[in-house]
Amino acid sequence: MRKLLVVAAVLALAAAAMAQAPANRNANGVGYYVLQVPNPAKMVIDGSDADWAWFDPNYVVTMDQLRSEQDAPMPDPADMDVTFKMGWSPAPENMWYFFCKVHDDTLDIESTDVANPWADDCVNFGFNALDTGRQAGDAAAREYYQPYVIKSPRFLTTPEMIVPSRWDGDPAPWRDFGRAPYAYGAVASNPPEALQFPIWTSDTGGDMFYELKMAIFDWRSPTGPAASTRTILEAGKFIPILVNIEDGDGGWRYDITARSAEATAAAYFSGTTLLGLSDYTSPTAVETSTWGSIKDTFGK
Ligand SMILES: [Ca+2]
Ligand SMILES: [Ca+2]
Ligand SMILES: [Ca+2]
Repeated sequence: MRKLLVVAAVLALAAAAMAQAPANRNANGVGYYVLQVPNPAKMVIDGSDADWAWFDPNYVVTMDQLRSEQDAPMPDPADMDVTFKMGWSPAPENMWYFFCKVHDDTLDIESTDVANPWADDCVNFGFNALDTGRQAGDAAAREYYQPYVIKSPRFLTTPEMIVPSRWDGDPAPWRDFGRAPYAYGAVASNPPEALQFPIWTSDTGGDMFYELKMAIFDWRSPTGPAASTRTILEAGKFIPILVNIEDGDGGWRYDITARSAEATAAAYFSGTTLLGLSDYTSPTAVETSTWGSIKDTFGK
């Protein structure tokens, strides 16, 4: 019996050794940064980035830092051009923030099945805080990495903004993680009326905006968020994140990702590091201190 236990332990170690993140896991070769939100109370999840003026432009992720998940050629900017920014708030809010702008020749939100958003414009995103990797086919492993999709719910038969993507078995346990008070999402478009149509296009295209804030969990309990383990966000923390932006133009076109080809092959997420307020240069913090010195001058 004792010998069998030793053999089992050695096999478990071997399995753990096989499942390792690749040395380069990021499409940009270096990784991505998530900036601490200076004032979470001022953030409004509405699809407008008017409340993101504090964000250091050096950390905006652009197409040259992304790749095709299928290693296809990158789209022409007129067809699809993505920029996004990521933020985080410490306790007590303890949330991940995301704002993504997609310039697109054809805005497509035609699908009606909440379980199948993939042919449309959407963002597929997720967290694997313990960096377990994605163990395909193992339903329990989804407790560590379950991704979500955000898209406009306008034409969905079941109108939900943030839904679990590609679950194994029953999706019900994952749904509450995509709902308040654990997740808030908004989708907007330019021009605004484009979202009134299943498929909208123009000579110069349009823009889709996705804004999110969402709780991150080390482990998700099948009984729901209240019984799950929240990830405590703090400066310097490393969080593996999946960010895939899908382009449907009346049929699937592109799947643009932040992870490297090696990470895709090994089923790992790309790497992000949380930066604190003193770790980046905020344009609005500079304005605030300038205004502070002006006020000091007048006060003398
Ligand atoms: Ca906003
Ligand atoms: Ca397109
Ligand atoms: Ca599109």
